[in-house]
Amino acid sequence: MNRLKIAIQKSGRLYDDSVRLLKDCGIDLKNGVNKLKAECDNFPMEIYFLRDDDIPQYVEDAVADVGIVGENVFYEKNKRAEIVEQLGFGKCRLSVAVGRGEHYEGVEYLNGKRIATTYPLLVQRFLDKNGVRAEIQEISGSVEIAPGIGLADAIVDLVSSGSTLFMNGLKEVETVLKSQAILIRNESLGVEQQQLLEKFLFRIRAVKKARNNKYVLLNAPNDKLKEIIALLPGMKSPTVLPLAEAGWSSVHSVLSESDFWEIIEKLTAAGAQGILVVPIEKMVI
Ligand code: PRT
Ligand code: ZN
Repeated sequence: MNRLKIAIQKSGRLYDDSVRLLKDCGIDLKNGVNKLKAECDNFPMEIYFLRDDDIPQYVEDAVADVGIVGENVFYEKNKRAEIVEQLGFGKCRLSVAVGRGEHYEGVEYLNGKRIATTYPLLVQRFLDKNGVRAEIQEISGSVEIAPGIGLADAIVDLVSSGSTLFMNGLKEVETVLKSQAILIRNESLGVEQQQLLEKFLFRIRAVKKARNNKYVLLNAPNDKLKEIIALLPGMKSPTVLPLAEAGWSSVHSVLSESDFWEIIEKLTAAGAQGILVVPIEKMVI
């Protein structure tokens, strides 16, 4: 039987979320002893565990049909593969940072400076776009210590909370790229692989939608029902059921994570009571 071959990170920041995504898609992987490769019982998929840096190449070469990798790695490696979907985890940004005491007023600051990074291609593009000439020092790790040991005047590195920069006396001054994990595919998949990918993607989208939404149940006095229903976005007709207590109804609806708290506040102000918020496991629309 044909199987969709997927490459995911072997260990590291994307591993847990990648495996969780597969599990949430109903794909149970049997972990091999040496964890180079795993198969699944309930979906025609084969999983390869690799270093993230190698994933774009494996997908270009069709060793894997698809892969999960950070946008930062994908763009830096510059391999031939197509982005299929943003996956909503592994969020970070590739940023320029300089010493906290530096007087930084704009990219011109970087003219003639030495910039340490593990992302030479993305940095060069950023410099070119901004008309800046600087020297790129490619190093393979611990970029954040480069200014402190006199190896560079600035760095370009990944940042999420910013605490690594802070602890090394640096400040973030420019964003080169915003990044998250993406699903990439080989550019010329066969018909069967394409069909398997569609099936997988259908599940990924249902999982993503569910993660971005909450199911909300609340009690509303009937005289406030109209006002409360109007606050529930995107739902043409939420479920409204009469409560045993006369004059009250139960309203069920779905709220998106992004404007969730704001709407909950408005619902409370409008007279909603007993608000229950429940996670959604899958959402197929
Ligand atoms: O072994 P392998 O090559 O597979 O892994 P790796 O060591 O190259 O990568 P890994 O596991 O560190 O990261 C994998 C991917 O996770 C990256 O390519 C990004 O797409 C994504 N990601 C998300 C991050 C971060 N957030 C992040 N914070 N990758 C690295 N970091 C670093 C950051 O540079 C800093 O040094 O984590 C440190 C902590 O960050 P702060 O800002 O929270 O202090
Ligand atoms: Zn790596």
